[in-house]
Amino acid sequence: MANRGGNLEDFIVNLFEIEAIKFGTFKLKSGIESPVYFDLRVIVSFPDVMNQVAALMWNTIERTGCKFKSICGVPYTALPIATCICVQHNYPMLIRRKEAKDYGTRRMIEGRYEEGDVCLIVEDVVTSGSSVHETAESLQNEKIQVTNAIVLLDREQGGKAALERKGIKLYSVITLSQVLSTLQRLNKLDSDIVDRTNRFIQDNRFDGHVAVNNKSNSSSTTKVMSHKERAVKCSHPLVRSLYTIMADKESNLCVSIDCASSSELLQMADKIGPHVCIVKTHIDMLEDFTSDVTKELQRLADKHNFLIFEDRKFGDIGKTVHTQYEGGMYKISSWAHITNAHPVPGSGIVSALAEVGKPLGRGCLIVAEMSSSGNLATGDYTKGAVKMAEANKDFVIGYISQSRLSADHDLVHMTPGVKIQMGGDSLGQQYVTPQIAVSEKGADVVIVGRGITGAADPLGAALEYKQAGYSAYLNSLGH
Ligand code: 6AU
Repeated sequence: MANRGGNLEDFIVNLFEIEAIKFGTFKLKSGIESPVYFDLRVIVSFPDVMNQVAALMWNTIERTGCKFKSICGVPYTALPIATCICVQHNYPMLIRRKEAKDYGTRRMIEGRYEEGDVCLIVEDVVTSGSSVHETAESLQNEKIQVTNAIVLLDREQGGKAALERKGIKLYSVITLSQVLSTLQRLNKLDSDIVDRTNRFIQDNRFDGHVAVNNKSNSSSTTKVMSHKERAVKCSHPLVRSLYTIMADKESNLCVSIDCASSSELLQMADKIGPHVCIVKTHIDMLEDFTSDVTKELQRLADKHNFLIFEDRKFGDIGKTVHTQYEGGMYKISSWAHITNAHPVPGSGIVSALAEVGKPLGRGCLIVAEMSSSGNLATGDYTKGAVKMAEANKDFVIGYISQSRLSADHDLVHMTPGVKIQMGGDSLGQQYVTPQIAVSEKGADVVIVGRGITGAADPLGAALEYKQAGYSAYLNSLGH
């Protein structure tokens, strides 16, 4: 083993030699196959490497000049790293629990702190930035301020930008590009592996559509899959139809017509239909529902070439949702191309809905994140939702989301809470503009309700939303 010297080059080689960095084919938690894998848990078995990590992280902390009262490591791998830094530099440490205790204090944060304290987060590896963000949220819930985080290794897949958007500046000791170039220069990796890894990073970013070319370390846009490409390459036929409609109509707009009157619903669908890819309904809002409404809606869908999405948000056990989807007064599966479901009951909900919908060619969206303030669809819940979708791609066609959750191009991300006038309503809805929804949150489809239906001129508003959403999409392609 190489002498574990103090510079970055030695450090990278050390990580490679103790197999904290591995190259090959690795299945990640998300199901994606990665050509590179970091397992920094092993460093606890190498005290000299631990020391090196703590020293390098401290150098980075000093370089940033950031001021803080305490340090908190993201559980679990960064905990010993934070401990070393705290002990060596005499800082108090905070520990974030992964789960709240079900007895005693039920606190998520252990250690002494006061409201307004500033805490620095320490992490081993950042990919999407979600773990750092979860830790920051737990601290912020205790009124502890978090504005900076230090990571040993940034995989450069969008985490830095994602955290910055949430008000956290991320500083890294090393980046994946640095690891690749160092190991290649020292003849420890051949260029095939380096190219494969660079391509993987470019194709698997978590910050929307714009990828960064890490080889040159300079910001340059790379083309991502267009609607036309997805119309051919996506595996689910309904998703291919959706992207074909989006490409033909040059629209990534879904209008949500939430009203109590059948005639209002149908008139609006007839007027706005030519400009949208999807018309979304809440059929149980209608006070005068008859099955003629859904027949007429299907006729309009054919006439104007849009899909129908019944926003039913199923959320019960399999047996119940099976009947709710197939039967009752609304017979949703017989007319809605798309519906959605909460993942909270577990994957049985998907199996039950699929039994009804799959033979009809229908598709389901998993509500993985919500737009309303204080909603509980975050963290591990969202991760579970992502997995549920990825494991059921024969029926699940994507997510209702507020961020880009999966790098899998088969899964469509639809984002509600969109209005040109940002802000919210009096009942917790929160809005962003179509531009932010597409460029920053990574939406494939923007869902707009009252921004269009509540406008004095709904047709004019629909055209404005269509233009805003579509030009943000074109920008993401680098057009
Ligand atoms: O634009 P709005 O606020 O008038 O309407 C947004 C529509 C409503 C909501 O029920 C729905 O989008 N929605 C959803 C969906 C589509 O599942 C999830 C969510 O988190 N937020 C949200 O507003 O019909």
